[in-house]
Order: sequence, then structure tokens, then C-alpha cells
Amino acid sequence: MKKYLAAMAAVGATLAGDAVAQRPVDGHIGMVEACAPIAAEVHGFHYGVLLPIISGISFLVLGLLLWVIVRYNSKVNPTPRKFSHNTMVEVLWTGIPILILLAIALPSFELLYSEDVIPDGKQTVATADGATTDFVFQNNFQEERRRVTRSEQLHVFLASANAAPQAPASESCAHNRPGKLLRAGTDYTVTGLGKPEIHVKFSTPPAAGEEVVMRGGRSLVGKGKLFGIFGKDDREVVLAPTITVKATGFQWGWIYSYPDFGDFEFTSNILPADKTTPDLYHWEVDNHMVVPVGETIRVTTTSRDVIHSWAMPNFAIKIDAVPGRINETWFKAEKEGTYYGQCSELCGEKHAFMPIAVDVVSRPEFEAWVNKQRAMAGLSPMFGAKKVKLAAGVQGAPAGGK
Ligand SMILES: [Cu+2]
Repeated sequence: MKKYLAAMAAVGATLAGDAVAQRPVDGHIGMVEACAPIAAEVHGFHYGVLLPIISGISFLVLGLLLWVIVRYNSKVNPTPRKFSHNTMVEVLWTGIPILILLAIALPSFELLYSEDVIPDGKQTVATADGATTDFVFQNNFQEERRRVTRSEQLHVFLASANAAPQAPASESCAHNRPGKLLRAGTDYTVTGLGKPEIHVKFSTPPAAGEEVVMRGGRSLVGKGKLFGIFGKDDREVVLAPTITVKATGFQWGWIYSYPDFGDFEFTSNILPADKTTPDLYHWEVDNHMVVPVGETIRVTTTSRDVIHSWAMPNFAIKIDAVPGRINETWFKAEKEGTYYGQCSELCGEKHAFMPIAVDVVSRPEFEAWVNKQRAMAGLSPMFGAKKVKLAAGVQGAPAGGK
């Protein structure tokens, strides 16, 4: 099932074309590239479930219409029969749509849930010494009922600390994983699920210098095996947000605040036509929102005047910015680059003039940017050279990071 959905998402990506994947361009159909785990699922759902169903229904109705036109027009069929009601047909045309709606609804519930709920995953990294087989994951979630209680909620990776960086995924935004995912039951066994400490016991001790990365949490995103049997289990535990960015809409632009880094904020306005290229006019802004790649970002939105909507198609995000209220959502961008979106709520005469631009950069670049923003706000630097390295490891930036 997962393979099928991934294949259908690839079909969509081909339709979209790869010329400029980070924003919609004229003459292309399909969706922009999915660069977040949720977006990949949304695209898989669209191309693998919705599109085949609506295409099938459209062709069926078209076929019926043609059949009626050809077979039952007044020339071919001058004296129509006069019966009405047919129990079998009525049961079918009530029952089949119910089944179709169920086929759409059931897979969408999990997706809606993972879009809505902020991930809570935690990560522990240990360096193997070549002899130890037992590793411990602290199951200390804030609420006891959110503890890791099932082995699927614990993912164990082996990453070589000195491995050469992986080539960046240029074609698609594949899951940014911190190494090779091991299989529970085969490569290791787990004890202590639901208790404050979970013990992961390897059948053979990982080689000295290898990093054992353990991720636990209920924020499983991606498709599980169908009925627990078919397909590849492609779920991943998404880590809790490391950064919150507040986006405030106003007529006509956005204000971005970074409360975790001294609450500096800046305004992001559209660039006039003479300050950018014709291509990027209506997309480009003077100040981009900046986030690090591979980390979970919480986005909160609000507004100063009317309802706006912060939308970023590559991450499959569209969330209203409502005056006097805070909405929240999340994304995890898996590929560096600049992504473009637009306000997606009709908010007034210059609705079309408040685009959104997000730069996804490496952790060191992000920290340098934060220091610069803090300097402009009269604050001292938050990150030094030494801290950059530490933070990258602690935050679980991808091992293959660029
Ligand atoms: Cu708006």
C-alpha cells in the first residue's frame, strides 16, 4: 500500500515537473514537491486514493450519459417504458456511495490527526563501545499516559559518527533519517515499555564508535503496514518541536517572531516588481522566515486585523491567522531551499500581495542568522562556534546534513 501511494506521489511529482519545485509555475499541473513527511502523505492520499476514485466516478457517469444518449434517444427508443422504482438499483446507489465515502474517510482520519497534533518524539544518542548491548531510553514524557507503550513507538537507528555525509536527496525529499533504521525483534529486543526506562538490548553489540540513536514517542507519521502484514512500515517518530515561529498576518504582510531566541521579530513585505524578477514577482518578499532543515518547527499564527491564512504547499500547511486567537501547526522540512506560499484567505484588496517565503537552511547557517537578527535587535549572540557543533548533535540534525 505504501509502495503504491509512494508511486502515485511520484506520478504527481512528474506531473508537477521539476523545473521549479518550490513554488507553482505557469503551465504545470499536479502539486509542488512534498518536502515534509505530512506533505508526502497528503500527496500520496490525493494521488493514490482521491484521484483514482473521482476519476472512476467521472468516467462511470460519462459512460452512463453516453449510453442513455445513444440507446434511449427518441429515435432509437420511440416508446419508453413507464415503470418507476427498482429496489435493487436504489439499494446499490445508496450503498456503493457509502462504501466509497468510508474508503475515503478511514485513511484520512490518521492523516488529519497527525497534521493536527504537535509531535512529541524524544531522542537519546549513545556512542557504542563495541561491547555494550544494553541501551536505555528515558520514557519520561510529561504526562504518564503519553509514555511509549508499544514497540512501534520506539525507533532505533545505527549511525556511524564518522560516516561521509550522504548525498542530498535532489529528486525528492525523502525522510531525513539519522542512519539505518533497525528492526525490533530481529536486531534488538525491547523491555520496559510503559515504564520510566526502556531497555533496548542488541543481539550483537554495535561496533565501537557507532551512534545508537533512539527515538520514542506517539507522533508516528507515515504509513504503517496494511493490516500489519502488507507493505513496508514507513512510519517515523517525529521529534518534538525545537523551535516556535509566530506568524502574524496584517494588511498586507507578515510579521515573524522567534520567541525561543530572544523574541526578535521582523516584518516580511512583498517586493515590488522592479525589485525582483518577473518570475518571482508576487512570491518574493524582503525578509524570509528562516528555519533549520530536519527539525520540527511549531508555527503559531494570529492576525492584527482581519483573517489571513498562512499557507505553504511544499509542507502541506494552510492555517488561518485569526485576530485575537492563536492557531498552531507544525512542519519538518526535509530539504534545504527557499519555499514560497501565499496568504490563502480572501483578506481584502491586497490579498494577492502578501506572499510567504521560507528559507530552510543548515543548522550552522540558521544559528549564524539568529546571531545576526539578535545583533539587529541589540541582543548578544546566542550561539558560538563550539555550541554550533553541540546543538547539531543534540537537536538530532540529520546525520547526512549538508
Ligand atoms: Cu491576507
